[in-house]
Amino acid sequence: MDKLKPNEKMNIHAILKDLDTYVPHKRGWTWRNAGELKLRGFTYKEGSTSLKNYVPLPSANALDNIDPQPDCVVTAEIASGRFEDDIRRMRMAAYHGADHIMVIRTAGQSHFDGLIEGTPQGVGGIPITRKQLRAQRRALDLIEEEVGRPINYHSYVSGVAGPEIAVLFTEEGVNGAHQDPQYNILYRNINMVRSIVDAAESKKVMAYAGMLQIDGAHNANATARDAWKVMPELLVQHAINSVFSEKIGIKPENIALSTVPPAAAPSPDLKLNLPYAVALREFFDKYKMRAQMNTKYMDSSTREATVTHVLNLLISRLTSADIQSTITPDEGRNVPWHIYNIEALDTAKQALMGMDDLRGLLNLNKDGYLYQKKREIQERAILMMEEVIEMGGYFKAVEAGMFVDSGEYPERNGDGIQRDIDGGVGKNSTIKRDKDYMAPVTAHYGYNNVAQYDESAVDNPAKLIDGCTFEKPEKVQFIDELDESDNVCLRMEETEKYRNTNIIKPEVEWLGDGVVTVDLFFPVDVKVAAEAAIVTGKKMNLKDVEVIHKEVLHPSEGTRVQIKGKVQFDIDVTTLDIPEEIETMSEEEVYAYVKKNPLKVIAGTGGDDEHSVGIREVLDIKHGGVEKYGISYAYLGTSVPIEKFVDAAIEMDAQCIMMSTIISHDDVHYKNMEKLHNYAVEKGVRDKLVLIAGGTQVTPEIARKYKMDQGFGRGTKGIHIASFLVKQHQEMTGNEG
Ligand code: Z98
Repeated sequence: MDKLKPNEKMNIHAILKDLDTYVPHKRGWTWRNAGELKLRGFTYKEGSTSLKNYVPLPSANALDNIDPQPDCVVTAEIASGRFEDDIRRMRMAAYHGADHIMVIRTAGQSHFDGLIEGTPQGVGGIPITRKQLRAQRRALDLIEEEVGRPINYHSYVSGVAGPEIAVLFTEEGVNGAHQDPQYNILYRNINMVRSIVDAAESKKVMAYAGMLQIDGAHNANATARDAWKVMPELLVQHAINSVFSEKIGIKPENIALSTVPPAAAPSPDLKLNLPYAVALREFFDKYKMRAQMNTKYMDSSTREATVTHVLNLLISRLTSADIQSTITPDEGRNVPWHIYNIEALDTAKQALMGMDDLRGLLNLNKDGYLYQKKREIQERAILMMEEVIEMGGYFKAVEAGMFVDSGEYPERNGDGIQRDIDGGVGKNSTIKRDKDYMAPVTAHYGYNNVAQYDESAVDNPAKLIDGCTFEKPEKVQFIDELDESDNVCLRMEETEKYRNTNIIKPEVEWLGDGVVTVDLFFPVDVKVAAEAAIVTGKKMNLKDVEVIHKEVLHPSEGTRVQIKGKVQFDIDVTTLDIPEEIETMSEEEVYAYVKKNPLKVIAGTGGDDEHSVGIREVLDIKHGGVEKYGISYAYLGTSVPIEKFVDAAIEMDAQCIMMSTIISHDDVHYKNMEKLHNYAVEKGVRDKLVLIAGGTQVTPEIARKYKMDQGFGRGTKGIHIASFLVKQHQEMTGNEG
């Protein structure tokens, strides 16, 4: 397939073509190239190599669009239910700094009993079919080349099909996965013996593939009534899974603890979460930390979610998280749309780089509350672990409901999750391997009697079958989708109208979905406002209108409501009147040129025009007018006779005239433009002067039609004019920059 080009859309049809023979580029996890980063005179201590193609933060506009990248891997969770649309979002996410793409669904993959070859999106949109995985990995192989940084692809190894999924993931180049048998046991009621046995097999395969493993301890704080009370237990859960994984052969640097700050403001966020994070870091220093944000207390306010995210990012910086999650902060209302995914990535990038070297600037206070609390959490965890051992081990402790009890250990509230060793999904399904058991596969855990068949294959059982699918991808069976009524081809056929044509539609997650959100305020209470919002949506001709957010500003004075709905029209882009874009030079280039070649501007409002605010804004330094770039100006005031502009320019030896014209009745603005040009010609100075007209009704095309060198309309900033003037002056004089 051709390389991706930033100004061209990715061809999803091409990605899906010949998938049966596609082999992913590589296996294993990649960390960032982290270290000191120097950009535009700034030195970042916790940075990583810049991207080849990217979208910088909006504020980078004033800093030559630099895009400093943090040292930690940054995650985007993307799974809308249509993998073909998620691929486009992955590309956007990569441009905003994501190098870890997690595909998570809304309903449990853990409930699957086996591999789901050939089905469409599965439950709730999780790409775990081979086709979905391969299409997404193929797209990511292209995207990583485009941004110039490896991208880790991630999903989940859980449920009774865990080992098969681990094999599938290895074959398809998945680079990381959640794997923690405690997750199966506690949250998905899968038999505990079965889960541990499956985990051993899965972890062995993951170790072979060099996958990064993320555990599931954080799920306890999503489940417990008072999450911060399970902090000691979280340490116990992390310890169990980490040591288990290491013993099976996963390298410590590929073992990541899933850390989620258990509390969120308005609780005293840092006082609860920071000691926990420090306790964790200290206890498990040889492993990696995957910091996910707290979503437990989240409602539908994206503002609130963002603040929680930023507070969590502060902890990440203080405890050097290795992977920063940006799970869509709008999870509370379950709308992981394009815009919120990207906003969350920008939030992480902005906050992490803004807090660069925080630990170098501040010392964590070791003598007070922080370290006392940290120690207390650690002590409680050790005591809990000791009790688990005394009880007879993990299984006994789970049977006794020791886990996810909302009492802070050793206090117990009796509300822990209790499981029976002979109960749950897949109970009594483990059997001892026969004496002559043999599996001719590459990565396999436990007893495997290969020697009986071939002594020389003991360290490489797959030799018996001339290599398994891990070494020989051509042995992988590719099964295409089997569902005739719901498959990617049909879905794409339906939206073909919007794919690389002139027709577009607003979109939140799927091509052509037509969904828009509208922000409303009503001066009434919340109940009335919500109903009024629905009616508003309907009157705006939106279909399927739903309230997605309500916020009381005052119980009776007013409520904010956000709705979503679908528009009923398409837009043909060829019918759009798209204003010409004026290219600007960088601020540095403009400064440098003006320093060498002093420029002076004569400015004022022309004819009978008294509207002076606009022109003053683009002249004065205050809001970044041309003065900011060293260009001097003589302001002649309002209603300046046209001739006076030219006479003044001659007299003051200026290089440019900026004439503002707001009034447009009787086309007086055009007439004045032509008059200015004609008078400059008459005076013999037209070729020495840059003539610029500006105003709300002015467009570049109109201004040029009426003999100006350029016109500037609404939204013009000083840099636009300064940059044009410099370029024009360069051309007129042949001066070097
Ligand atoms: C996260 N956004 O952690 P089902 N295994 C483990 C898990 O933590 C999860 C699954 C499997 C969160 C997602 N975690 C929550 C250890 C899920 C997958 O049962 O298939 O939905 O769970 O990134």
